[in-house]
Amino acid sequence: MRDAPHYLALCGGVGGAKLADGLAKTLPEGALRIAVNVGDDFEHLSLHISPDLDTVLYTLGGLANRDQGWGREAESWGVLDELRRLGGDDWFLLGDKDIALHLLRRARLDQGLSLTAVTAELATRLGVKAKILPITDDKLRTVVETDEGPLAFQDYFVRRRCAPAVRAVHFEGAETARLNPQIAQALASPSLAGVILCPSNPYLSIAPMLAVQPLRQSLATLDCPVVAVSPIVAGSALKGPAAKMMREMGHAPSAATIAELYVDFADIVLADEADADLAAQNPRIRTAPTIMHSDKERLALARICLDLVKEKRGT
Ligand code: FO1
Repeated sequence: MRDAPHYLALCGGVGGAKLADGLAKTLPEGALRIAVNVGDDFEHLSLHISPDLDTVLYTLGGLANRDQGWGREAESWGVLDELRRLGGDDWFLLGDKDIALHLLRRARLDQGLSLTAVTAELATRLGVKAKILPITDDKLRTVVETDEGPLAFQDYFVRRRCAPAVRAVHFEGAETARLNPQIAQALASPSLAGVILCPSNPYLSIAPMLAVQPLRQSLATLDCPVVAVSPIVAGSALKGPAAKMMREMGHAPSAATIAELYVDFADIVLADEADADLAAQNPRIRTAPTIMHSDKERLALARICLDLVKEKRGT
């Protein structure tokens, strides 16, 4: 008997985590693997910070600060306040509970556990059942090339608040980083029913994952459908610098650009209903309500994505 159908989601950032949450709550247990970007990771205050992994963990665990999208709700800031008083680096906001998770991750990594193993332990502790898989356990770091020179990701994103104009983005370690074996296994499995790219920044969240060989090639040659949800709605990003970066790199800030960027592997690009005109111009573009303010909208978008996968499969 063939294994039950399962799905692979690719995500990074706050918007991506919301759809990952909708998929995890819609699909049966064990039917979802979530590949997560680690290009934002960095060493800070001797901690190993993995923002996109933590945003998915907290969001699926119902612990996320819903206003910010990252970090935890009901946080306290005692450590950071004292750190500031002592003259430490306080530009990257770390709450007390968040620091506890980073301390544990640091300790586990130093004991020799992989990032995948540490993430699995944290997911279990936080009651998250979906499989959260770093795209690689090797070092991968996003570098943003700006008109002020190259910036490490968090320097660009947090310290400089995405102000410098972006010329290009590259990923240190991409040549040697090995695709997470559990993701490679999912892609090779005959019971993989579909792949869903969550609405994440194409340059900062999706591109670092695609840079890990042979992910892009595997997606392009998959038998099952690949559906990508556009993070750009009516010319702007709901959160973050995606639209600004598109303009700076000479692309139109549009779901049509997402369709172009993913032309070699995405069968369908789901744009928001505000972009219905784009669907008329491009048969790969479909439209639906894609903005997720509530949990209900996360579930609705997940259902739409799964239905599009089924429609594309012809089942
Ligand atoms: N984003 C900010 O804009 N400012 C912060 O101070 C900040 C702290 C932070 C702490 C933990 C964490 O997991 C994420 C954090 N983020 C912060 C978001 C982080 O920069 C992510 O990389 C973005 O969400 C993009 O993925």
